Amino acid sequence: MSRVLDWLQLPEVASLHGATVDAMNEFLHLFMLVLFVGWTAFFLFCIWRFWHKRNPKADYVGVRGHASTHLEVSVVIIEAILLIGFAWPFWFQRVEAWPTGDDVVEVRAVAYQFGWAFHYPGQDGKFGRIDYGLYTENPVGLDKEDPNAADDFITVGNMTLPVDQPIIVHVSSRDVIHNLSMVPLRVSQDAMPNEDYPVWFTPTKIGEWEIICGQLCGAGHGSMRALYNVVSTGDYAKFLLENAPAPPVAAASQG
Ligand SMILES: [Cu+2]
Repeated sequence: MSRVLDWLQLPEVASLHGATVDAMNEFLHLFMLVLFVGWTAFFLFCIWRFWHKRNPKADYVGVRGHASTHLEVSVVIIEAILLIGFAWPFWFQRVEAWPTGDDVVEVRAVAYQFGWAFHYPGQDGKFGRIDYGLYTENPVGLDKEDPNAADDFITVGNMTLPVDQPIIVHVSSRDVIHNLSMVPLRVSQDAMPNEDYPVWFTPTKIGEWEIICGQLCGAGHGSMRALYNVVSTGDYAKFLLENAPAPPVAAASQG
């Protein structure tokens, strides 16, 4: 589905599903406009039609025609088509059709008062064990004793992602409810304390944008800002190499 119109002046889109979200938004605005004009016209017609000077005597029988019934039935049908034909399929596409395969990149985003920390699983693609009791030791609660954690790394205030690859971000919080909001990606996911809520998207543009917190989370909410970088596949490989923890000396000499 491409964008219906540009009249809502929505912000730049930088993800694969973003245009569909905008099209839905624009279509609904148009539909509401039609309903608003239609019902307002009906309201004005009623004021004119049932003006007391035109109807000096009250009619106790009431409306005899079926025009209003037909109108209401058509509204129900149109709304059912919207819900069943558009909203549900789109919703299922977002929540059921999760990306799988080797090119899927997974990151954890952990919110706290007032900032964001990001946890990368490293070359093995497996996150080390998470222990919410370990938030005092590192900002993402990673158990560094876990074998899967050996190549994991953490960044604070900046999330780097590759372009044109499906991304799953596991959103979590260390204290209160926050919200990972990345407007150009049309992604917004609540961060619940000690819970893992994943969200997925495919970035389509290289660049740097702001991550904002979409839930009023305390006095520093307005300054709870981070950045995300979408980079080329080559630059992302470089980023992973640069941030990969150095292999243990013993293992390196044996290898
Ligand atoms: Cu917040």
